[in-house]
Amino acid sequence: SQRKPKVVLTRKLPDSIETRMRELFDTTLNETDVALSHDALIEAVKTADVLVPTVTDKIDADLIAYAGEQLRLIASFGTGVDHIDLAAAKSRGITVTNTPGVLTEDTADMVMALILAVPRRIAEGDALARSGKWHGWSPTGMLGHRINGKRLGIIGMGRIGEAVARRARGFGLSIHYHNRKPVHPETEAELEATYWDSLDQMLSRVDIVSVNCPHTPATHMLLSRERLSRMQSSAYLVNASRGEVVDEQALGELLDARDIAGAGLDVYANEPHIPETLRNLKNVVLLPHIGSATIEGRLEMGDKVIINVQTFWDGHSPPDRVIEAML
Ligand code: 8YV
Repeated sequence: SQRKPKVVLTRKLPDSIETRMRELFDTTLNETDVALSHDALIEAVKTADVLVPTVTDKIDADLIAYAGEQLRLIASFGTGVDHIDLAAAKSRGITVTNTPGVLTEDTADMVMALILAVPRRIAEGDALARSGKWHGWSPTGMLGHRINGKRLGIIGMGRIGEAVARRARGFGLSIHYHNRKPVHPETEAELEATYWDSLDQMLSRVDIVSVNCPHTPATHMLLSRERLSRMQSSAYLVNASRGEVVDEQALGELLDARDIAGAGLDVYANEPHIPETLRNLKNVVLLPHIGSATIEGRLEMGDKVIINVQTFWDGHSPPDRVIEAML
């Protein structure tokens, strides 16, 4: 169409992205640093041709029911799409896109940082060093556990899982993974990765578990209390995917009882709420959902959103179209 699409950004994005969006589209910005209210979201879907939400906007069936005829595209700024009801969007003929690929390496870096931080007690060490209470080196001071030679179990061997596996190999970890199906034999050979059809069995045999699957109905609370209990008491859990994949309450209790040795978490079931049990534990490292938070990554995510909107508005299939069946 010749007309510029009316695009609503629900959150403040990097300046250069906003500037280009305003040049290319009839763009409404959110000038504040807080999410749009529910009413403002309703207004947006009633009037915009394209909505650009982020992970903090719940685009559920109730909201989509308010969508006007003109809303054709939800071009999400982010890779996970669990905040969008894909079936509801589809039933209204609304296309959904995301920004995969450009945050893979950054997220894998953060996963690796957590894998190192928890067994080696980096956050605790930092707190001690700052506190003024450090009495100097001692042979038994702040001992953690060795990374090299341990077994890493990756749940969800997609783009991010593979990027984690590559890094982990450099740290001497052996790679185990659970996925709906094995990855390509060449990839498996290259990573010397062992496929576990049974998640339960893998959980009981690895030293570090990393959650790298998307949150879907099939992975909701995948790490239930029962499954978490299968982990060895010497094992660690790292999650930079989605909090809802793990039973957070059970995790807190198992960590508190030292039935799980420690955890590194970047995501939570009800962000920004972080259960007090977790916040009070010493054997956890908690991050405020910053797995993909690099300026380079945000700019590339913005580029992807722009390309998706442009391609779609020009009448073509956008490169990052999300189909429910592929999740
Ligand atoms: C982003 C994320 O912060 O992409 C995702 O799935 O969780 C994060 O990388 C978020 O998506 C921004 O919408």
